[in-house]
Formats: sequence, C-alpha cells, structure tokens
Amino acid sequence: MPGKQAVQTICPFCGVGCGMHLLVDDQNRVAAVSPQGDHPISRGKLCAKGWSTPFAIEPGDRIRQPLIRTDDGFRPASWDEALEVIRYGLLDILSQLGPTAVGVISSARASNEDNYAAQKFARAVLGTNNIDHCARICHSPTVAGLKQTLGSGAMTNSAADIDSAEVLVVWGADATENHAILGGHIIEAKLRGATLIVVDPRRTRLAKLADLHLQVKPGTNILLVNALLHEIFRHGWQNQDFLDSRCEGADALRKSVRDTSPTQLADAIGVPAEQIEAMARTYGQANSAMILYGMGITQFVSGTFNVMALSNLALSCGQIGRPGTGINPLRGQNNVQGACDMGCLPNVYPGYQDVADPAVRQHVSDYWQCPLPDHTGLTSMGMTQAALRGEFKGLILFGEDPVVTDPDQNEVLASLKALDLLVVAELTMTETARHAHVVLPAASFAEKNGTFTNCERRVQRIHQAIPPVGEALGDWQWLGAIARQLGSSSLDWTNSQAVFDEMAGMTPSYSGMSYEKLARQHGLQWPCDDAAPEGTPTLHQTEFPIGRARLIPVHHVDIDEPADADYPLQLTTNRLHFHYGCGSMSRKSPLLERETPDGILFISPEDARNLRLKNHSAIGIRSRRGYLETRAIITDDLPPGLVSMPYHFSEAPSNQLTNRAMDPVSKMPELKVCAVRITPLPEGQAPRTIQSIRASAAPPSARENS
Ligand SMILES: Nc1nc2c(c(=O)[nH]1)N[C@H]1C(S)=C(S)[C@@H](COP(=O)(O)OP(=O)(O)OC[C@H]3O[C@@H](n4cnc5c(=O)[nH]c(N)nc54)[C@H](O)[C@@H]3O)O[C@H]1N2
Ligand SMILES: Nc1nc2c(c(=O)[nH]1)N[C@H]1C(S)=C(S)[C@@H](COP(=O)(O)OP(=O)(O)OC[C@H]3O[C@@H](n4cnc5c(=O)[nH]c(N)nc54)[C@H](O)[C@@H]3O)O[C@H]1N2
Ligand code: SF4
Ligand SMILES: [Mo]
Repeated sequence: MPGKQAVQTICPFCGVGCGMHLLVDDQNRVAAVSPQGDHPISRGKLCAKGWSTPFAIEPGDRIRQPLIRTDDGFRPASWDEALEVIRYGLLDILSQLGPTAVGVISSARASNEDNYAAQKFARAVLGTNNIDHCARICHSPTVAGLKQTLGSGAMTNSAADIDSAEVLVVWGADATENHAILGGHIIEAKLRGATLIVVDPRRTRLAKLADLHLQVKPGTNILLVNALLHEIFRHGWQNQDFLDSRCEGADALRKSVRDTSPTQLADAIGVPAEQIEAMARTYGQANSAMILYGMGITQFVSGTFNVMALSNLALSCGQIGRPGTGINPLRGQNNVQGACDMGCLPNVYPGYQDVADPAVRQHVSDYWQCPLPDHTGLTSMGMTQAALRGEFKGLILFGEDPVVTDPDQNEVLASLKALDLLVVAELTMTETARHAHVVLPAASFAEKNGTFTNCERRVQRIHQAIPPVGEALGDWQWLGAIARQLGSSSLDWTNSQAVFDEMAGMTPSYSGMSYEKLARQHGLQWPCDDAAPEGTPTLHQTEFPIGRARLIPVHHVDIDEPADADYPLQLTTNRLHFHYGCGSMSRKSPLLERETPDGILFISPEDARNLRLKNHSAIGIRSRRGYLETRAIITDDLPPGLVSMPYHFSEAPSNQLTNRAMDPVSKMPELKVCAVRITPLPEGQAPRTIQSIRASAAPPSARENS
C-alpha cells in the first residue's frame, strides 16, 4: 500500500493469537490492519475484532498524560508529580501496615515483559507476593487442576491438532464467538468428517452444527464426566495400556464411578441417558479425540474439580500426548497464558516455581539480588476483600477493569473506595480508572515491543508500529519509574529485549528462547529449552512433568445459589462475538458497536411468555446483590429456566448480579450461575443505565458529590 508501512504483530484481543500487520500512515497512525497470510493459526484470516484493532487503540479518547484525583474529578499532572504522589502514598502505607497491605494487579492484555516486570516489582520492590491478574476469574481452576493431575496447567496440544482429530469435544466453550478463528477450524474439521460433540446449556452456533449436543443443566459437568467414565469402564473402552504405564490411581477412579451410570444421572444432568451413552461410545472408541474447554468448566465453585474430571476422562482413554488429542483449555486473553507463565500469581515465580519452596526462593533471590517475601500472597479478590477489612490499602492495577468484570459490582466499588491509594494505568478512562487516585497513561500494544504467549503456548513477537500516544509509557517502563522513586534499580532495563532475556534466564520453559529465535519463525511453543530447542507443540508425549499422571476421583458439588421462589430464574453470563471484556476497546469501533444493542438479556420463548415479554421488552433484573435494567431478546438457544447476559456493557453490567461464592482451591467465583428475578418495566419506559439507577438511589448529598 503506497505511503504505508506494514508492521508485523499479533492481535491484541483473544488468546488465539492471530498474526496481523499494522498499516501505519504517514501521520504515524494505525490506519488499517491486514492479516498475515502465512501465519500458522490464522492463515490469512482475522475475526471482526481483529479487523477493528485501529479503533481500539485510536488516539481520540486515550489518556495522554498522568492524572491526579481532585475533589471534583482529575487534573493533568507531570510524570514527576504523579510518581511523587505514588511514592508518598506507598511509603505511607508500607510504614504503617507493611508490605502485606500493598499489591499489584497486572494485565493479561499487556506483554510478557510488562507482566514479568509487574511481579518483580511486587516481590523485589514492594516486598510482597500480592500479585495476581484476571486469570483468577478465568482459568485459575485449570492452572490448579491440571497442575495436580498432569503437572502443567496449559493446553496440552496445538491449534493445528484440530485439523487431525477424529473427534472434537467442545465443552463449555463458545468458540465461534470467543475464539473465532479456532471456531472456524472446528467447523472445517466437521466438514472434513470429524465428529463434533458440544456440551453446553445453551444452543451455541457449534451446538447447532454438532453431531451430538448435550444441553446439560449448568453446574453438572462432574456428573456428566462420571457417567461417561462409568460407561467407558463398563464397556472396557478405557485405554488400559496407557493407564498401566503412564497413570496412577486408575483402580480408585474406576471404583468411584461404579454407581454413576447414565440412567442414574440423566435427570440430574438434564439430558437423556442415550445421549450420554452415545458420547461415551464416540469418545471412548476414538483413535484421536481432542477436548477443548472454556468458562463453562472453570467458572464454578467446583471449577478445579471440573477440570480434574475432564483430566480423568482424557487420561482414562489415553487421549493425551499424541497429535489430535489432549485436554485443551482455550485460554482467553491475548496474553493470559503469558501472564501466568511470568508468575503474576501470588504463589509462583516465573515458570510456576513455588514461592513457598525455600530452595527456589533462594535461587530467585540470588538471581534478583534482593531478599524476597516467604509466604504466598493474596489473590486479586483476596486483595479487594482485605481492603474492605481495612487490612489492604494500596493497589497498583493496570489493564483490567474490575468494576465491570469482577463479580458483585457493588462490593467491588465498596472495596475500591476503601483504598488509600489506587493507581490505574490504562489506555482510556475505564469505570475502574474513575475511582483511582492516580491514573497513568499506558502505551497500547501498537506502541511497544514485546511478546505475547497465545493459548497454545506459542510465544510471539509484537513490534512497535507507532510512537506512544501523548506521554504514555509501556507498563514495564512506568513500573520501573515507580521502582526508581522507591530507590530500587531492579527494573532498570534499557529495552524490552533486556527484560525478555532476564526472564528467560530464570524461567526454565522459556530458557531456549530469544528475540532472534522468535523472529525466525512464527514464535516458539514452550517448553523451549536445551532438550527442545525448537519448542514443543504437543506436551506429555512420553512422560508427565510429575512422572505418572494422577487420576483423582471427584464428586459433584452443588452450585452455590440455585433458583428458588424469590429468584426463580438461573442467570448465566457469556460473551458476544462483537464485543470484548469490559468493552473499553471493542466498543470504540462503530462497526462492532452497531452489531448489538446496549446490554441484553437472552431468554427462552417459554419464560418470555410467562413474563409477558415481547422481543426487546424493557426489563428489570434483580439478584440478592444488585439490580439493573436492560432489554430482553427471545431465543430458543436457551432452555426454560435459564437466562443469559453478556458482561461487556458498563451501562447494564451483568456483574451487578453475579455471585462471588468461590471455588475453595482456586478462588474462582461462580460467574456462570446465580439466581435472579425478572420484572417487565412499564410499557413505554426505557431501561435506565446503572449509572442513572445509582444516581437516583443515592441520598441527595451523595448525588451532589457524584
Ligand atoms: N468476542 C469475545 N471473545 C473473547 C472474549 C470476549 O470478551 N469477547 N473474552 C476472552 C476471554 S477472557 C475468555 S476467558 C474466553 C472465554 O471463552 P468461553 O469459554 O467460550 O466463554 P463463555 O462464553 O463465557 O462461556 C462458554 C460457555 O460455557 C457455557 N456454560 C455455562 N454453564 C455451563 C456448564 O455448567 N457446563 C458446560 N459444559 N457449559 C456451560 C455457556 O453457555 C457458554 O456457551 O473468550 C475470549 N474471547
Ligand atoms: N459475569 C462475568 N464476568 C466475567 C467473565 C464472565 O464470563 N462472566 N469472565 C471473566 C474473565 S474470563 C476475564 S479474563 C475477565 C476480563 O476482565 P478484564 O481483564 O478486566 O477485561 P478487559 O476488557 O480485557 O480489560 C482490559 C483493560 O486493559 C486495557 N489494556 C489493553 N492493553 C493494555 C496494555 O498494554 N496496558 C495497559 N495498562 N492496559 C491495557 C484495556 O483498555 C482494558 O480496559 O472478565 C471476567 N469477568
Ligand atoms: S480470533 Fe482472537 S486473535 Fe484472532 S483476530 Fe479474532 S480476536 Fe484476534
Ligand atoms: Mo478470560
């Protein structure tokens, strides 16, 4: 394209990690994108969000310089002044309450370099393991569950395996909406003759194409796995050689599913026994079968057990360690795999090295040349809850919008208000940034160098295409500036390559990687080390990191808040293809924005009839925690009794309603099901935004202040 420069990079939205070029015009703006034709996953394609990248980062409403809170809003400030406010605030809290009262929430949207810097900042500069990020409410049960059963909590296989699998099981994932390019690969696999099985309470697009759709009741995943295992063992479809040579615990597992026959459990699961038997037959007898799973497994109080159940199923049939098989968590954010790998978790250093292990701690302490805290830190919601108890006072948060994306919005707001210091580094003024004491301007992915790690463990380079907007800095850079204010030079790198090299020097699974090697091909899949210098597309081929895989029997756990007389409908939350996360990037695109109205609730024709709703009727929705108003869309994709809302809309945020009851192992809140009551709004009355509902409910004095 004449007058335009094409810079090779990776899509900044989801974990598929599609390859794109940013086309930069002569005024140094990203004018357009084009797909990378030779990219191994995206193969010359992008989804609607990828194509809309220029809108997501455009300079119009970007934060251009630091902002400091005043009585009636924010005032622009210099970096020096903002850093001084942060230094003063942090030192004040540290001197009064010590390092357990401060912490960092980092960003799965930012680079590996940014995330490495964030956890090093928390540990080496602040002296705390209070470091976490959105994986907590996404795939933390995967990290916890697969670590126990396989020794590694990542996708075992690669996206390319979708092309060769004989059977594809899509379990609690809406891949055509949320991993669109992979969703396309799944459709292609179906067209070439693969068998497609979908397990989902909603009739997703893939469910409509599937050979078998098990429309389960929400929260019954373990029952279904155990019924499948019962059937598989009964018919001898298990892979006994694999169980004998590579696993432990097979006998106990087999005993635990003795009384879980499809006929016994069909009613509880909500599908006919014949469907369960058919699924067991297809999966149990497949030569190669690949499980792809998502939030329909993890976002439950039973999240970790759900993941372990899937692991039991794949291991029992020996569907792991070969091409076209595996247990594959579809990691969500563009760099959530990387943010976990970098150790932005309260219990592990980079490469999942345990902070509680004294030998590991000594090693990291020697590498960083500083003392390190010895106890596990708080999770993200652990920090906000400690804030409500007055035990946690200072939070540095970047690239997340918990006011919109964490469960139980009213409690999130109360906890942010309880902080003495909230620093938010963002691209735009998000709902969370509005509550900050200091807002810092962050550079977008187009304005910095670095790496993202996609869902199949592929570490890929992003290249700076344009200068940062205004005075924005990359996240590792402003973190380094705060560290220097606090007298530490431990984040003083000269460029992103230096950050990467330091990280690779302490992260075994990245130890064979360098920017030079990553540039030679389309990235490298970890582990990449002396034993596997070209990376590892398929994990666990000959052994597991823990030697033999562990089969651990798991039993059904009830959902925390079933429907009852007061709140008679179950609400689940999902995503829309055209919007992303809190919406702060995707909703800047007029093309994406025109595809959906502002906030919606999907409801079955039967429930709509009972409530006398028409399509697009205005409704109020109440749960035990909150209330909001929106419009109903009637669809037979949902069964009676279940309604569904996306969570992308800050004016109708489904997280007003959601339940923060947590999985005791991973601390994952139950975002996938809570109980609600719906009332039609009077004829002619439009739904109010949550902001106006809040303003009208506030006492007059509070109204004047807001
Ligand atoms: N367009 C778009 N794409 C995205 C995102 C986005 O916001 N927008 N976000 C990204 C992120 S962060 C993530 S984590 C991924 C998430 O991608 P997905 O995992 O696909 O996310 P969800 O749509 O939240 O939930 C998946 C499915 O779980 C089903 N489900 C609910 N309860 C149950 C149950 O009990 N059992 C089973 N088997 N299924 C159940 C829901 O009906 C839904 O279809 O998407 C990523 N991609
Ligand atoms: N009800 C309900 N709630 C959910 C879910 C659900 O299924 N249901 N899913 C949960 C899941 S899986 C997830 S992952 C979370 C996601 O929750 P969040 O992580 O809060 O959501 P995002 O929209 O990805 O927010 C990322 C922010 O990062 C900013 N950003 C992008 N790039 C950069 C960068 O390089 N630097 C900085 N500093 N900022 C940047 C963007 O402007 C955006 O505002 O939501 C969770 N919430
Ligand atoms: S599938 Fe994901 S990575 Fe690919 S273009 Fe769409 S949002 Fe970007
Ligand atoms: Mo996620």
